[in-house]
Amino acid sequence: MPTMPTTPLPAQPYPYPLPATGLALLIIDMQRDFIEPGGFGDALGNDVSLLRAIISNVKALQEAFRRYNLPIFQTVEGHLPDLSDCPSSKRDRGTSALKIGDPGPMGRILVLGEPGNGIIPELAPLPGEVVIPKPGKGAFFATDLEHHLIKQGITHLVITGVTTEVCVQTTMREANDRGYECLLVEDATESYFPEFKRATLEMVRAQGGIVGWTSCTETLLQALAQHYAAQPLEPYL
Ligand code: C5J
Repeated sequence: MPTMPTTPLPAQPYPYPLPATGLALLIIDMQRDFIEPGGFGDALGNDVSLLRAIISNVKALQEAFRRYNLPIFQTVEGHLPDLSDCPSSKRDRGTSALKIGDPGPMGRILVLGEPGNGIIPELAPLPGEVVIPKPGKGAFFATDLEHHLIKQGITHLVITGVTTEVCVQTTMREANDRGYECLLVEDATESYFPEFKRATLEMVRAQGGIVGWTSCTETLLQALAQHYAAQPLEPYL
């Protein structure tokens, strides 16, 4: 089988093979439910303001992928209004007063279509960009993400979003098991728990990159500018 041309991108634990084609950006769960007060993350007792630190880097990557006409996929974690896709083990877990499906300040907690379930305005998708609703932590479980990736010939995933040790890590492991070459962007993923983020970065790149690679936003932006040709942006009407 012919090997795809790649360029070595500075990364840990060793350079990431940046491909000439087949690269996509995956933005995990940058939704109000996790990032703004009054959502699911807040209901679980987390300091949601911590997650805002990565917005500008995720935005820079989103704009770069648009500029080079590379596919972008976003996910949102959420459930159908009748909660038929939410196992009771998920709804009942924990001691918080507000549970999945309960009315909160931004509508029903973690329910698709509610104001709190929307992607934060800074990272709003453009028409035509794919947003994958997902009922689980991993973006491959009970979704059509893999169908989209296969259809578009994607082999390499740049992974960003929240939270590093939950939905981001679960998705990266699912993707890795399916054969995708995954690059986690260290300063474009965040956790409510800095020590969990640190441990996750170490885990994914341990043992020769057992789950994949990690690198930084600026490194990736420079490499994209060097190796991809800027495309005129489609006017979206
Ligand atoms: C969580 C997520 N933390 N997007 N979801 O429940 O990581």
